[in-house]
Amino acid sequence: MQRDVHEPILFEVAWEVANKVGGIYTVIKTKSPVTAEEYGNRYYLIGPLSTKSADLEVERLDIERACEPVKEALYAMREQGINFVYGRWLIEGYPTVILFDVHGTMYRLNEWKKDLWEKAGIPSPTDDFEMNDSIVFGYLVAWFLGECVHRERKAALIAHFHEWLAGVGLVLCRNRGLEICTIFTTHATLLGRYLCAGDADFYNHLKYFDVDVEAGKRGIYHRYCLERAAAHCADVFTTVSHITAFEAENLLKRKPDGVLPNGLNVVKFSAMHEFQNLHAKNKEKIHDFVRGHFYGHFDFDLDNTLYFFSAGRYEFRNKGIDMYLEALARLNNSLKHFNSPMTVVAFIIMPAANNSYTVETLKGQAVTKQLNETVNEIESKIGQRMFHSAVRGHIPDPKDLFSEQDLVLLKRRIFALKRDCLPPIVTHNMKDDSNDPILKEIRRLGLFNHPSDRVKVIFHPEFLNSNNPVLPLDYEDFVRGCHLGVFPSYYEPWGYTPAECTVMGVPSITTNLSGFGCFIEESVENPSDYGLYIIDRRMKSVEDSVQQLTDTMLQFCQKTRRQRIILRNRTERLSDILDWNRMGLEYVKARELALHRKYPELFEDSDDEIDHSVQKIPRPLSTPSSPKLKSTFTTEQLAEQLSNELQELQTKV
Ligand code: U2F
Ligand code: UDP
Ligand code: G6P
Repeated sequence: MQRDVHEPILFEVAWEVANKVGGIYTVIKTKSPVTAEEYGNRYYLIGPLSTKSADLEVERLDIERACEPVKEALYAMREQGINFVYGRWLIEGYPTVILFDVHGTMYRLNEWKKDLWEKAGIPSPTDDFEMNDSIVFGYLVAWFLGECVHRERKAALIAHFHEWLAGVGLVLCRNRGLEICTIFTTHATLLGRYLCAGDADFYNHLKYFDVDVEAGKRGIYHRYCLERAAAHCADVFTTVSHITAFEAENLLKRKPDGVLPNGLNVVKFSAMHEFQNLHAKNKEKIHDFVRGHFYGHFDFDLDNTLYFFSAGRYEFRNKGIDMYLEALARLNNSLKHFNSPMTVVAFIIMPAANNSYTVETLKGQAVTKQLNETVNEIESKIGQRMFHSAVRGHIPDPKDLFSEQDLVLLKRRIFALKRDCLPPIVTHNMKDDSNDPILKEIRRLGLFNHPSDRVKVIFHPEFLNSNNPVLPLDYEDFVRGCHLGVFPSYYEPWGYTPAECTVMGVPSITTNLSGFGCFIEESVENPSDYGLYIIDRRMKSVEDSVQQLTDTMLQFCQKTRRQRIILRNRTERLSDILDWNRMGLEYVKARELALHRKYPELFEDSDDEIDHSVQKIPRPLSTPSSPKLKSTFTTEQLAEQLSNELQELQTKV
């Protein structure tokens, strides 16, 4: 049968459709506008039904509104007792979603587990609930796709599956011989994540791991089988970065056909200074928190304070928090040694088990709030006294403006700020304080927020949101208010956090072991000129990498405000290359390749791989030019760019 490959129907299948767990949610959600624009009502997202998030994020619709094959397929499944939600995800792009009720279909688990073992040889122990979910989800997806493919006779169908949790559906499509073009994208490999979190010298041994044994030792053999089967069954196999492609080739034993880097939905302000203003506004809120947190020891100058931060899921080694802390300790010594006027407040935002805020944290905010209220009261009284005196034609005596009572009140508030202990490191009561890897490392390094320390550390073991009683900022606003994001990851298939910093115009540090870091190295001629610092964790020893990280942070501390503002402008300018409008093209190529492989006779050319050719972005024109660049740009061009940057500055400073 001949199908129309020019107007195919696209199904994108992932566990994180309208269901936030980790980074894949960000991928699907931010990519939705470009894919919805390309496919219109031929685009369907398929995920599991999580009523908690579906109730908030999905507008339920009657399936009568679906296109014919989808509608009939869903009716057929409903007749067999399958429950699902059909509707639109309330995000930009407004894509159609089909969410299958996995838990309501658990009664078929054993039957399907048996089938998976018999047909694909994939085992599944009883106590792995995530695996059980993925099996039921996969069978529902394959059932649905099967119903669709038998009903739709004209258009070609493409099903794009993300990550091993969605892998069962793909394996079944192949096993049942459904006429669907399949793509599998892995956003990390299971074994890679486990091996890196341990103490393996991962990258040097990548070629030599006995994968079955390693998976078995970690109790994930069955998951590994599924991931590997999905990678091999797909018409097109892809990952999110070249570094993960190399990992997948060695651990999953199939060389990916291409790399689909993660983009973001970039929202541009019409003028540069708008995002700079946001930095200043949000920094003020962080200042408020810092005044409260350091009460009694607040002896540093906020005008000479820089905010660094690291954030993400709590993976101590994978996210490079070990390296971050070691480098902070060295930075502390260097700043002391040079008698630097700068103070660095280094945040770590990583969720860990806790029993809410400590009394000290809450008290700090309360006493500074009271002091602020008292000062406002006194200020208003002084104003009134001045007015009453002036209205009678007298120039008030400054002594009469500030009364004895005011002084007493102010003294009481100031005395309330005294405390004997040092400002705390952690804002919450940790469930396992003594064994927490971050706290243990901080104790070993002696980073105790002593007044003489030039680097202060604050560990906030919970993600941020604007309802937070002590640091009332959404994560995005917090990032905007900071000066530098530090993400020295050891294992990071992509790494959204530094990419998010970039589109917000916040300089950041990443490594050449992160997918994002490698992407930037490939696409930008001199990333550090754009406020993107890439630490070499590949060719250097751990000691040298830590030193490079320390030096990078130290150099950042030596920048003037003017230099920081210029750097932020340059960072923000890079955001275009991270936009899905550009990144989405790789997805287009992957889908074309899948169609090509399924229906080679319908294509004239014989291309059977994804073309990833890139053109590097040159250094910013206003940086001192390298000999190579001298010949590329004229003096006039350089002068023009420099004058633009200065103009941007003058509107602000
Ligand atoms: C990759 O990130 P992911 O978010 O896909 O990494 P996973 O390890 O698959 O994250 C989901 C898991 O994390 C757990 C949850 C899932 O099994 O149980 N989890 C949690 O328990 N609590 C939380 O608050 C959050 C997660 C990759 F590693 C990144 O580098 C990429 O940027 C990303 C997108 O491609 O994919
Ligand atoms: N993040 C968040 N709140 C926070 C800190 C982080 O929502 O307080 C988000 C951040 O915006 C990013 C994600 O967590 O989108 C982490 O993604 P990344 O790709 O860096 O790592 P992953 O967790 O996927 O391995
Ligand atoms: C932004 C604001 C400026 C402010 C500056 C502070 O650019 O628009 O008004 O002076 O931030 O920068 P800094 O790096 O010192 O936080």
